[in-house]
Amino acid sequence: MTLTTEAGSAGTELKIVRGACPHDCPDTCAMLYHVKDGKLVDVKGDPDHPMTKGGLCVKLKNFPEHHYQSDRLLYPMRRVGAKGAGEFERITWDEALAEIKQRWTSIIEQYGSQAIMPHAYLGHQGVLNGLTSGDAFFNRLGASVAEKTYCESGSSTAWHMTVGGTGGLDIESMAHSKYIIVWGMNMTSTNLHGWPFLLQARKENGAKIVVIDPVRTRTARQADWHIPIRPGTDGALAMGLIHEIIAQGLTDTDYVERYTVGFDELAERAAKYPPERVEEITGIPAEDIRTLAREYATTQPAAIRQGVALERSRGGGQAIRAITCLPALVGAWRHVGGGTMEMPIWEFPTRFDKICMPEWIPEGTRVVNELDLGMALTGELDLDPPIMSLFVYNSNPVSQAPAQAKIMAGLRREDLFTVVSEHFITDTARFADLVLPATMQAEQLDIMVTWGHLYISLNQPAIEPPGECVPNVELFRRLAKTMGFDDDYWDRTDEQMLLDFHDWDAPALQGITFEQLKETGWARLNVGSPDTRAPHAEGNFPTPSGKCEFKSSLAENGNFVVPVWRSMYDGMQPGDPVDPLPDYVPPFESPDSSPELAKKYPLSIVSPKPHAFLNSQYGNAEDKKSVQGEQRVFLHPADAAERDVAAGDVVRVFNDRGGFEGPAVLDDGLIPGVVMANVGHWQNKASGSTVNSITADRHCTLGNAGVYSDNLVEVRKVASAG
Ligand SMILES: Nc1nc2c(c(=O)[nH]1)N[C@H]1C(S)=C(S)[C@@H](COP(=O)(O)OP(=O)(O)OC[C@H]3O[C@@H](n4cnc5c(=O)[nH]c(N)nc54)[C@H](O)[C@@H]3O)O[C@H]1N2
Ligand SMILES: Nc1nc2c(c(=O)[nH]1)N[C@H]1C(S)=C(S)[C@@H](COP(=O)(O)OP(=O)(O)OC[C@H]3O[C@@H](n4cnc5c(=O)[nH]c(N)nc54)[C@H](O)[C@@H]3O)O[C@H]1N2
Ligand code: SF4
Ligand SMILES: [Mo]
Repeated sequence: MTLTTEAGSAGTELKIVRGACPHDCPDTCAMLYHVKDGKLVDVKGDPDHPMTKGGLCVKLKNFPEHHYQSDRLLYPMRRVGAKGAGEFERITWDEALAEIKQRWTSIIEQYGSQAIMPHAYLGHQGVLNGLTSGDAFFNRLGASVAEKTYCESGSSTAWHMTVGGTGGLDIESMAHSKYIIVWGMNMTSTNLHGWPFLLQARKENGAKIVVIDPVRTRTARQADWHIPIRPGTDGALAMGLIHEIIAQGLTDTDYVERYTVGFDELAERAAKYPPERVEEITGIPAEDIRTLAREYATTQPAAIRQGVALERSRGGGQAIRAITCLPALVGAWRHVGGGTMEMPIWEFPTRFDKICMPEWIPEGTRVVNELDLGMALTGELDLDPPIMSLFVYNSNPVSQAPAQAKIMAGLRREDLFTVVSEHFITDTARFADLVLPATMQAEQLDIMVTWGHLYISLNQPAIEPPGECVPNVELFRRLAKTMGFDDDYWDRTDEQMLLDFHDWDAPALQGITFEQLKETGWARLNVGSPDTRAPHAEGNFPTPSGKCEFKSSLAENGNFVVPVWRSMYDGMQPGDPVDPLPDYVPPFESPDSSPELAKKYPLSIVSPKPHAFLNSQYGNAEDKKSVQGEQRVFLHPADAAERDVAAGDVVRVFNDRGGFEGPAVLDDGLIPGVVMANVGHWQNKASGSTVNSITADRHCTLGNAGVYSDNLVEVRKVASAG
């Protein structure tokens, strides 16, 4: 476990232990923990890792202090004040577990086990402690199955429908690209370690970097061409590009004939989107659309880096379908550095069936989507039985899920028994009846999957957990014992579970062993070198037809959710068949698609990721707050002037669902009519609400993703600057 030791200054030994970043971030950096006298004194990026290259990001600066932060939860606690007040007293683990057993037993007797609902997302990204770490326990308990579609589910459904479960383009191969479209992604904040490969392509191949984003972000400012687009209209732009590529005779007909299905139907559909019509929808000049189509098709290898933001509106999944068709249309997949990247997680041979134990789900168990939490708790969903207990881990729904006011109203229900496993008393944990303390990354063992590159990494514990913190995997072992489950599942060590949870015989893991990972910390999957890898040069798409499906054969299954987000639950009710062809599906809310609503709420809002926080994590750390600043509201100067708002004035952003406040920043890098406010800030006592107070609890038409970029609001001045 210990990499090297050397004499420390006072004669004590400096121990260096290999780890990996725990966060929901495509970079999954390899880390070196520096430990002295049992204390974590520094954490550095591994200089040898081809992505990390020795550097971490602003969020992980002072990572040791995160572990020692004074407000960290160290012991189980029971609520003593009103729900939401955040007042707790220390109790023992035995008391906490006994209370859970007593409350759950009586809920199960009265309502049945489906009245209990887990709520989890990617607070931790490990195989043992991440997204699915509680699934086996809750499946065994017979709880409602939670559908976890906070992120990537719309993208992944669209991706599987079009190109199948392929890893797609490797970010490192983009060093070979000559034309790169960064579509709905703010890479220099959210995929920092991917960005240098684009810069390398620019330097060495003269690659042009194009950014498509409603906001002139820090990434857009560094691009060669920023194309501002109205939120939620990317589907129209992609259909317009398909139209132009075909109209200008720029398709790679040989590739299309050999390796795709549905070209004629796609061409017919795209004929509805001439550039002039697309200009009206997207706000992008028709001439720019023609230029983009020509440059993209004729400058090979051409790459597209798709951001998750693309899925955050009603038609987001369909937009991603259309975008994912582009590389096959122009034959970009033929080349190293050509194609498109959604997330390469599908290359990892993780045994989600062994982790989640879907066979333990009692037949007929219902599925409740986590983004419907407010509706589920307040009765709007009309669930029978109602949700009587919520168990939250790895997530902070009050901050990150839509319809914040509804969720808070639900969490205030006196008859709801809420348990939250956490590092801190977050905006969600404030409502808990019981809070349970969780370990942080330097204190636990795990294998990290990643959705941004092709390296597997092992995180090894470097220090002892403080107080009575436990890893999620141990939490669910304790709960299983408490509930009387005696399956072998709960008797294994962490290491044995990691061995069981991977297919070590899979081609991707050939030549890689667990023992070796203990030494090296990480290894590149056995998928070829980024300098030669061109996975679809000759088709080989893992779709039912083996081809890139412009016309999807999976569409007749309806709106499916890729199993990782749904506890591998196959018995889902098949939805209505969905459109087999990509198309532009207008937003639920926009001046164009809902003109009546726009009279009251004329502005579209986007709420992207904070630079210095990881979703809401670090939103309570003073050093990160000083980088990120307080919650601000970015307005175009013309929109501000219309509302008599000057820079620094405190404004309220609102719609019928709720509202939040912050000082205005005037920014001519926004499209007029678009407001921007970063997600992730914690509630302050004055406002009692944050960005997701205005977000609708509706879903994207594919993958049940959320619609964070599909909301109309109005802005009003509440106080003058100074
Ligand atoms: N610093 C930092 N890094 C992070 C995270 C974090 O919280 N902080 N979170 C991680 C997670 S969980 C994720 S999913 C990724 C997400 O990372 P990204 O994919 O970059 O997603 P966002 O930051 O939500 O949005 C990216 C950009 O999309 C734009 N955008 C919003 N709506 C639309 C639209 O409809 N069309 C287009 N074309 N653009 C739109 C926004 O203005 C924003 O600049 O980042 C990860 N990395
Ligand atoms: N408006 C708006 N809303 C969004 C988005 C957006 O762009 N705009 N993005 C969406 C996206 S892409 C995502 S991924 C989601 C993210 O939503 P969440 O996953 O809920 O985001 P986090 O704020 O990271 O919350 C994770 C919580 O888990 C806790 N945690 C971390 N590690 C552990 C652990 O090991 N054990 C336990 N028990 N707890 C742990 C952290 O302290 C933190 O409070 O938000 C979504 N919401
Ligand atoms: S948050 Fe992302 S960029 Fe920062 S250290 Fe972790 S993996 Fe690397
Ligand atoms: Mo995400």
